[in-house]
Amino acid sequence: MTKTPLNTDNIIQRVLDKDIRAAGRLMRWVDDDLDKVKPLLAQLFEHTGHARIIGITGNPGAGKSTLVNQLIKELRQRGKTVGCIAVDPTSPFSGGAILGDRVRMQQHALDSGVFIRSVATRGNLGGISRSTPAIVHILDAMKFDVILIETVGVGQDEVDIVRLADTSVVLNVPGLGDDIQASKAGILEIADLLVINKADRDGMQRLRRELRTMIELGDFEENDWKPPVIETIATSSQGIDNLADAIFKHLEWLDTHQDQKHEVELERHHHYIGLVAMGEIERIVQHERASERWSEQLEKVRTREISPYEAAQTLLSYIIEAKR
Ligand SMILES: Nc1nc2c(ncn2[C@@H]2O[C@H](COP(=O)(O)OP(=O)(O)O)[C@@H](O)[C@H]2O)c(=O)[nH]1
Ligand SMILES: [Mg+2]
Repeated sequence: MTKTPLNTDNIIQRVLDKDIRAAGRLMRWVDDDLDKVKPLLAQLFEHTGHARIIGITGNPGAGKSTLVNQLIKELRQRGKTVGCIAVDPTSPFSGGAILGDRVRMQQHALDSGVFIRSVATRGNLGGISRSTPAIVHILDAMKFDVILIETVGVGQDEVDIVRLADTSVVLNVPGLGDDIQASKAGILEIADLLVINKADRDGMQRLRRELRTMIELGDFEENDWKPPVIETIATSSQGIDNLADAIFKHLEWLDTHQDQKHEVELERHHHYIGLVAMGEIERIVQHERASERWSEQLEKVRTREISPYEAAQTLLSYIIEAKR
C-alpha cells in the first residue's frame, strides 16, 4: 500500500499515528529550524504530556550510552515503549558517539516500541537546547511511555536539557581522582538519582562514601526527595533493574507530591518559552541586518556621527514598533 506523500497538511496526523518516517521528517525540519515547523509543533503540543521523561547525564566516557542501551532493554521487558534522544557534543569530533548510536539503533531496529534519535550539535550548543524539547514533544505525541535523554553533563546547555526531565540521573565513575570532585558540588541541584557506573572499577567504595556524605550534608527538608546512590556495571547490565526500580519510585514520588510535580512542569515550560523567545529575537535581528535602515545606521557609525550603542538602540526600537 502506498501512502500519500508527506506534507505539512498530513505530517502531524501521521506523527500521531506513530508513523516513524513522518516523525523522522519532522525532526529533520526541527533540526533545520524551518519556518514552517513552529506552527506544526504548536499543533502537536496539545497531544503531549503523557510520557515520563528521564535525563541521563555524566561526563564523556562515563558509560551513558551503554547504560541507556541496557535501560531500554529493561524497560521493554517491563512492557514500556521507549523513545530515546542522544545529545552528545563530542560526536561531531570523534564520530564515535553517532556511530555507536547507529549500532544501538540496529539492536532495536526491529522493535517498533523503540525509537532512537541522535542530535548532532554542529558546534551550536544553543541549537540543541532549542531542538531537544521539540523532539521530546514529537516522541511524546507518538505516545512513547518513557523518553530517555542522554546528554554530556558539562556545560550549561546540557544542564538545561536535564531540566526537561521528570527524573534526572547523574552518572559518576570511580577512580577519577580528587581533581574532579569540585565539579560534583552542583550535582545535587540536578540529580534525582546518583549512579556509580563502572562499579567494577577500583575506587568504588570511596566514591560511594563521598556521594553518601555529600547527600548527608545536603540541604534537604523533611519532605524532600533524597537521591539514592545506585551501583551499576552497564557493560554487563548489573544493577540496571535497581536503576529502573529507582526511576519508577521517583516518578511515583512525584505523582504523590503534586507541588513538586508542578514545579518540575513549570521549570520545563518556563525554560522552553525563554529559549524559543530568544531564538525568535535572534532571528529577527538576523533578518534586520539585511535591511536598508541597518545600512543607514551602519554608515552613521562609520562616520562616527553616532555610536554603535545608539545604532543598536534605534534599530531595536524600529523592530519593536513594527511588531506592535
Ligand atoms: N568497566 C566498565 N566499562 C564500562 C561500563 N560501562 C561502560 N563502559 C565502557 O566505557 C566506555 C564508554 O562508554 P559509553 O557508553 O560510550 O560512554 P558515554 O560517553 O558516557 O556515552 C565504553 O568502552 C564502554 O564499554 C562499566 O560499567 N564498566
Ligand atoms: Mg554516549
